[in-house]
This record gives sequence, C-alpha cells and structure tokens, in this order.
Amino acid sequence: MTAAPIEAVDAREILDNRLEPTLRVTVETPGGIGRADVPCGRSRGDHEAHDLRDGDDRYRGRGVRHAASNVEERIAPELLGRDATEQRTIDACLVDLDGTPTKTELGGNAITGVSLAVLRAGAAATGLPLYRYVGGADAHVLPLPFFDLIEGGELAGGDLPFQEHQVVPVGADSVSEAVRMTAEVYYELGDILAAEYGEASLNVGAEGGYNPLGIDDPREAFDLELRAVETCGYEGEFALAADVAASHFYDPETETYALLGESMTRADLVGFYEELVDTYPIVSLEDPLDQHDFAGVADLTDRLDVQIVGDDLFATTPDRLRRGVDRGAANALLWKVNQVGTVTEAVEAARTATRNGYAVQVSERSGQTPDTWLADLAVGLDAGQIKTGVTRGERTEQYNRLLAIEADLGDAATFGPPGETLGR
Ligand code: 2PG
Ligand code: MG
Repeated sequence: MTAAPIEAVDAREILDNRLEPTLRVTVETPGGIGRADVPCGRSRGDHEAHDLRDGDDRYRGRGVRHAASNVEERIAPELLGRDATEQRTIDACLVDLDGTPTKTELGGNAITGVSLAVLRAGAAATGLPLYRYVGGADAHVLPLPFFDLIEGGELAGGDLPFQEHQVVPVGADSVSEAVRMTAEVYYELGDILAAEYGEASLNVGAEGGYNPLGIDDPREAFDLELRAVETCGYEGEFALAADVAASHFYDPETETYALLGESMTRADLVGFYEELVDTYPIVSLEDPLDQHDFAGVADLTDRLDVQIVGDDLFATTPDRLRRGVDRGAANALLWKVNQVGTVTEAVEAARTATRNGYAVQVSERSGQTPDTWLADLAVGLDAGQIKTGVTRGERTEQYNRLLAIEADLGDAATFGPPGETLGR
C-alpha cells in the first residue's frame, strides 16, 4: 500500500444544518487530502463520547474553537509523519492521547473529525473510493434505507411521542428504485397531510420528515403512511419501522413512560408494542425502552419477532454491545461513528454485532452537513441498512451518493440485507 505520511492536520469551525458550529478536519499527505465534517445528535444517549463545546458567549456556548485547537495543538503533533493508511494505529494513538473513557479530555468531536479525515486521506492516497477503501474489492451491497417520513419526539415540534415513523421499501430491487418509490409516497403523504391537517403539517423536522400537528398517537402516523403507500399502488412493497427513542418519555423516578396521556409501566408499553406489531407491518423498532434497561429490551426481543435496534442502548460501543449480546438485548446495532469516537472502535462494534448475529444499521445524526462519508461507510461496512432522514440537503446528499455508488458498481451492485431479514 502507498505510504501516506501525514504532513498537516487542521480543523476549523463550520456550521451544520441547524446553524450550529461543528468541526471540519483536514489531513494532508503527499498522496492526497482527506477532509471530514463531524455530525452531532440532538437526542443523544447518556453513553456517547463527549461533545466538547466552548461554553462561552459565542453561539450560546455551542462553539467548537476549543475542540479545533485540540486537533491542531494536541493531536496534530502526534500524527505528523505517521502513515494515514494505518487507521488502527492512529485511532489507538487518539484513544491513548485522550485517556478518558468517553473522550472528555480532547473531545469526542475532535477525535471523530480526525479519525474520519485520516480515513479519507488513506482512501485518497490509495486512489480508491471511500466505500471500496473500507470494504475492499468485494464491497457491493447498497443499503436498504429506512425513511423517517413523519417525525416526532425531540426532532419535531408536534405531539408525537415516537421520534421517527419510518417507511421501509422492502419490495424495491435497488436503492434507486427504493428512493424513487419513497419519494412518490412522500409527495402523496404531503398531499394527504395538507388536505386533512393543514399546510403547516408540511413543515419538516430535523431529518426532513413531516411534522403533522394535532396528532399524538403513533398509530395515526402509521395509518397515514400506509394510506399514502396504498394510494401510490405500493401496498405490500413497504414495511413500517420506528425509532421510539423511549428514554425521552421515560421518567426514572416513577419508572413509567408518558404515552397517549397515560403513565405506562414497562409491561404496559410492551403490551402496546405487541399490539402494534400485530396490527401493522412493522419490521423494526429502535430504542423501544429506556436506554439503561437491558433486561427489558432482552425480554422484548424475545417476545417480538421483529428487528430490535439499540441506539442509545449501545452507543456504538463494543463493551455495551457485548453486554447486550450476553443478555440477548436487541438484535441490531445502530451505528454512529461519533457515539464512540474513532472509526476503529465503531468498526469493532459493527464486527461484534455481525459475529453475534446482530444486524447493523448505519445512521445519520440530526445535526450534520452534506458530507457523504456516511453513505460510503454503509456500503463499505456491508451493513445492508441505513437511516439517513428524508429531505433537506444534508440528507438527500447521502441518497445522491448512494445512487452514484450504485451506478459505479453497475451489475455488481446488490441491494439490502440478505435473505429473509426484514420480510424481504
Ligand atoms: C437517533 C438520531 C438520528 P440524534 O436518535 O437515532 O436519527 O437522532 O442524531 O439526534 O441522536
Ligand atoms: Mg435513535
């Protein structure tokens, strides 16, 4: 492999889709430049790597100048001269240099930016597209997208408690077909919402999904999505899924969930899911219970014959995932690089998942830029699943990149998770 000695590392404060500061890190080698933007969640889990913010007057404390200077003054001197293709060694160096469990010393955002920029620099130096640099000669699986057509929870202003009501084009044969079919359903759903819930319902949430007003029942959101699917003539071609993000309506004091005007116990909520899965073509539920409740999630995984995805539950952390595997909690990992900090740790989490029969769903964050490393990593990791919102440039760019990769691969491309998974 081409040696790609790192000659410079710099970081600057840029803006994400929410007009909030984030980092753009650039790594230079004689073989090429790697650049990556750092995403940031709003509905963040308790176990994520630390998001270092300045806490001063600028941007209501959200500035990242301190994180940028950590990159340039503390990290860069350690990386100069190292080979950018040695991702594992460099990531291990970042982890050591920080020395804390959740990267509070240098900032998880600083470390994520450097790790991803090094990855890109390695790809540039070897002359490979990022998905192939990560996935090797065999990389060929385009992921099945989970489209968050109706938003709620922390990501939207309405009253829906679940964060994402997703449609999954399980009947599509390719990612381009999946995108087209879903776009048609999205237009149709817009017409239904405008006519019945008012034009204001077309205002979109953080991930570009609709935000219907006056609805507080997830079943109503699913009904609307199914109506749009049927009107388009796609009955049976779409399944449904949700990111419940249940920690956000859980009260640890009373150990209850605030849903549908009730205080539900865990058993009540489990009963609600059983009914939901019986009634609707649901194939996947993300974070259905509080993020600390491994036992509850294990029980639910056992009871429901659907994919149970751990997002805040695992925080893309190999240790937490192993805990889940030992107890049988969930059967899929939501994969977000910046939850853990480095590419190496995140890839290890994905490997741990696959080795233990867990699926991997590569995921956006609610705060991000049009940078498309996410789409490449979904293909490179052979994940078979992605969730990356719906509209807004920072989401559609991911789809555009997937379409470009599909075209690049030509006949070699296949689509989605293999076999019977997710009812396909
Ligand atoms: C989630 C995400 C993204 P955030 O909970 O899965 O869809 O939200 O990035 O705000 O954590
Ligand atoms: Mg989530």
